[in-house]
Amino acid sequence: MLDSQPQRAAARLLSWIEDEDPRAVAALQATWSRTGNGYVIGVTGPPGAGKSTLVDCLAVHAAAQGHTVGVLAVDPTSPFSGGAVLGDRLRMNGAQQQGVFIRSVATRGHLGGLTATTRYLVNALELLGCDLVFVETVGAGQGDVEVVQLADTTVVVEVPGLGDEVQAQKAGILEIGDLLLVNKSDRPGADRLAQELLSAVELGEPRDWQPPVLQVTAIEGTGIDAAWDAIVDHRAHMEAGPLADDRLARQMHELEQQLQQQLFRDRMVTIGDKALRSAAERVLARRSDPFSAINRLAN
Ligand SMILES: Nc1nc2c(ncn2[C@@H]2O[C@H](COP(=O)(O)OP(=O)(O)O)[C@@H](O)[C@H]2O)c(=O)[nH]1
Ligand SMILES: [Mg+2]
Repeated sequence: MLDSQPQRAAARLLSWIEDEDPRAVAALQATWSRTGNGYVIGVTGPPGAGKSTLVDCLAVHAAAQGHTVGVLAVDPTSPFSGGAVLGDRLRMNGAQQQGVFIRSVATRGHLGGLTATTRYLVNALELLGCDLVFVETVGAGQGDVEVVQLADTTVVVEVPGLGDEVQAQKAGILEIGDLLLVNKSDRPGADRLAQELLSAVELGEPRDWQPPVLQVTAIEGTGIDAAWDAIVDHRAHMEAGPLADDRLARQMHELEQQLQQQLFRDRMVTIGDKALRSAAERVLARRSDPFSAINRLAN
């Protein structure tokens, strides 16, 4: 059990990161050496697939196995805190009662994008004592890529009844999913969807990890044991080899993204609004083409 002072400091850090308070940076710098001990499980899939319900089950299950669990619910499609946040909180009742730490991420990501902000929230949860952090994101193209950026294990949740959309998403799903879960298996079409996903996995390039396809019914808690076991298996696979390289590649990518943002911001300050405006006027008046204008501004 952590004593209460570091716990209070970590809770304050969570709020600073969420509020984009500049004090977050110094606090992260001061605590950096004590972070990095958490294993991150990304859970992605279409809105309404039952991700929150499922994460709730998995978090309670993991807590019962002795893990200290954090949950971050990221929803880039909902800029308003109220509704989505409250919805997630209500649906995650089970986990909250078991002492699982749950936060909804409702920020624009000024610390270097949504991915970076979420990463730092993971670090703050680690300071709270979490050794396992679930990150729930809406799988909407870009979001899929972002969750992989954070996750050591990525769970993709699908549901029957979405028709062609799933077909279209399949290639992407298979690329990012370490575990494919067909939720709402109480509904018709779940068996068929699971079969389709399985054949798609089997038809794909052979890999050192073939993502298992499992059926679950989160609302009833059915299939959660098997889903958890599959996560544990994938973690063991990662820790036996690929995890270190994987994390290094992701850290490089993260630094590159943040560096890009910082260099861009700094450059824009140097250029200033006046130069931008006069360049736009010259381009509009055909006294300069946009390519030359950009070259002049950039150098
Ligand atoms: N029939 C059925 N409904 C479910 C199941 N899991 C979740 N739901 C419902 O689906 C809706 C969306 O769930 P939610 O967890 O918020 O989905 P999210 O948007 O992916 O996080 C809620 O009304 C849940 O009660 C399931 O296994 N079967
Ligand atoms: Mg949700």
